[in-house]
Amino acid sequence: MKKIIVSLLYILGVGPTPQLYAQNSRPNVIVIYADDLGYGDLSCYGATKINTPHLDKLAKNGIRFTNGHSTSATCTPSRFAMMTGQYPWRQKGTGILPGDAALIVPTNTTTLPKVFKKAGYRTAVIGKWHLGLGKQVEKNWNSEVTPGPNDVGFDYSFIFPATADRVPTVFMENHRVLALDRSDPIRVDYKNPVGSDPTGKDHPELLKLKSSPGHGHNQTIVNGIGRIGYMEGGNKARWVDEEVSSTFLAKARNFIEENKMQPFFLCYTLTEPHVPRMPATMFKGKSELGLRGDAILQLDWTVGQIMKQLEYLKLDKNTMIIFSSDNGPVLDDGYQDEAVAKNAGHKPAGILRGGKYSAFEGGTRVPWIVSWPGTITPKVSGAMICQIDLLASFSKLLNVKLPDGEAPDSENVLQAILGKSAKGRSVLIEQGGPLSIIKENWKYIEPGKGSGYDKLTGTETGVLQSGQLYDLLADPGEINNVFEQHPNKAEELADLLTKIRSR
Ligand code: NG6
Ligand code: CA
Repeated sequence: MKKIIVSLLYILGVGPTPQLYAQNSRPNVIVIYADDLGYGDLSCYGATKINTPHLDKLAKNGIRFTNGHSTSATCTPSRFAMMTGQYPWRQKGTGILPGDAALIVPTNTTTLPKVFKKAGYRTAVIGKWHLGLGKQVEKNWNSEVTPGPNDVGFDYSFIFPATADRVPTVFMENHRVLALDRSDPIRVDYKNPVGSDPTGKDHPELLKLKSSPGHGHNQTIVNGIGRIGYMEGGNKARWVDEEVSSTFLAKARNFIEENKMQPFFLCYTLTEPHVPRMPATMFKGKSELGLRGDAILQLDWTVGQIMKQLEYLKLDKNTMIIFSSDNGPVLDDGYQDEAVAKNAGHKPAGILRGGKYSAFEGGTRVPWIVSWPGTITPKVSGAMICQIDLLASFSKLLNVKLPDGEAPDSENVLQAILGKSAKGRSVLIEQGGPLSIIKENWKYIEPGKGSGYDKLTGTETGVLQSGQLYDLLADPGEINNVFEQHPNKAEELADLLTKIRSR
């Protein structure tokens, strides 16, 4: 009743605005989650070859974290951790998922969106999903594909299933493929070719963006780009890469508009600057860094559009924006898009070593910005926080009790997120091939298998056959392995890692 009266008064222009209506203890929350954006990719994090004014503004008026993390150096595990509050390596099958994988988030445990739901929020995920769909790999894409995002806490979902370089290249709204023509059903296969669409392997002359040799990305061609996986049918439903970002933006804006009179939680999971980098035409050639830079400009502009909308709706003071990335940066991740050739001295991981796939900090320490104008005092914070902590922290803010044993690795770091404490976690485990553990200024990387350098992507993997120890305060770039000099510290951290792992 109260809501109806407030809405009426608002429409008549005489009542409280939405921002006054909503209480400060229950802000709207928008998590804007970039894909493969590195610690050094934004001008507010030191980039000089690219200018990101909107994110810089967000950071300037909010908290810019210098020690903010994802749990993992790739997408699926980081997202799994953010959703469940559980370290992904505790559950099998949480590595990078194919586009036809089954849902890996349990439907019977507390998730981040469920925390908001319990507190009475409307929840949505809009953007890249990559946590699997349905009960099994074999599925019918032509009817409702369930379970999915709507079964793990989201009232509304508008997603693409996996990554932009994986089939099926379709949008799904509330578990159904958008614009599906029943007479042209979709089939997807990751093992064997289906249908008669040309592949990148057999028809490289049809590609507008060439695949890098050795990576794959040479199966079904969609929109002139070779993808991972085979797909047939659904021709009208297939998106073109250039419209993906603006489509997600339109859906995000709709969701915000529709829910302006009630608390909402939006998980806005962007695809930039993940491959294939094929931004809208108006961004092509806009940066000096080739298509990867152009995609970052598109991402920045998109964030600016959301900020503008919140201001226009007078929701800005009652909306918390959390901006971060699922893992660190990579230049060549499968397409010859000139990311390497045009990099021009840009350091995507900034002062950090390594990037996507790496056990070094570049893999998992990422941009992390929190904005809540009027409530949060702008600052730069060195508190160690991780996306896995959102679940416990928002449970605290919203007074939602977590059942025993759920979200076991999520810590309440609310005071750090709000900028009221300079201390976040004291211990964090990172996953980038081998596991690493950070305790205060020390980081221990466990011994790993394989090479220290991945030729395909040009990544320093951070893998060594013996343990490594770094003093992150003195040496954030992890140049000096001091394992030999501090054997006791190394042993202490190795033991702690074993203990937490077996918990
Ligand atoms: C890798 C792909 C890469 C990218 C990544 C997922 C190859 C050789 N490389 O396996 O192109 O799709 O998976 O990225 O297939 S993530 O950000 O979603 O984790
Ligand atoms: Ca990613």
